Amino acid sequence: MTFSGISRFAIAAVFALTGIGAGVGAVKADDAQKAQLDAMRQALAKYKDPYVAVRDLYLSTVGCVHFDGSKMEGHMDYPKGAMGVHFVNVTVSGPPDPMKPNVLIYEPVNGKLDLVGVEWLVPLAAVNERPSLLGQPFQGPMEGHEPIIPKEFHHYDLHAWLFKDNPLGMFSPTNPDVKCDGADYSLLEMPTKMVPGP
Ligand SMILES: [Cu+2]
Repeated sequence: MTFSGISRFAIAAVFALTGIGAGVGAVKADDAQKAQLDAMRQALAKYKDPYVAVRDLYLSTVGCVHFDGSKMEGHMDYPKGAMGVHFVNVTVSGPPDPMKPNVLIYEPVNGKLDLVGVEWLVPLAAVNERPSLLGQPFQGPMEGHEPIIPKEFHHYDLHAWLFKDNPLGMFSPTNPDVKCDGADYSLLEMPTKMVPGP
């Protein structure tokens, strides 16, 4: 083997090793996130009973929010699907806490409410950069979601579909498998207007 042959071999070996290292790192990160999501599911499972949620001050905002997939310049890109019924806890504040989301999301099914996900809302005024949680950057900043939240409430938000699979991904804002069809207070919303960030 010539010198350049040896060094080429050495470089190839180093790439192979770092490749393996990166793979193991990704697997560990995946495992850590899976463990975190499982811990959250365990902590929040009590809210499958909506009365337990209300007692802890997660209050129903009534409307079953869904989007038809309309695209609007300068507005959020919400794929066709639902967000369901938001139970909002305005007593939760401070940095977003995985174990204490400020919103619980329910899907109306046969006259009952099924817990399907959670959401964190962070007021734009409370931060000087885009928040992130579980390795996910928040979406926004955007106006409040009319008619339930006044549009002056500029905020970032992040959804996590902990209790119902989402074909668009755990953190997609809408879930096409969640339905508001036939629900009381089915509420079709237009994509929310975005606002300038910090
Ligand atoms: Cu939402």
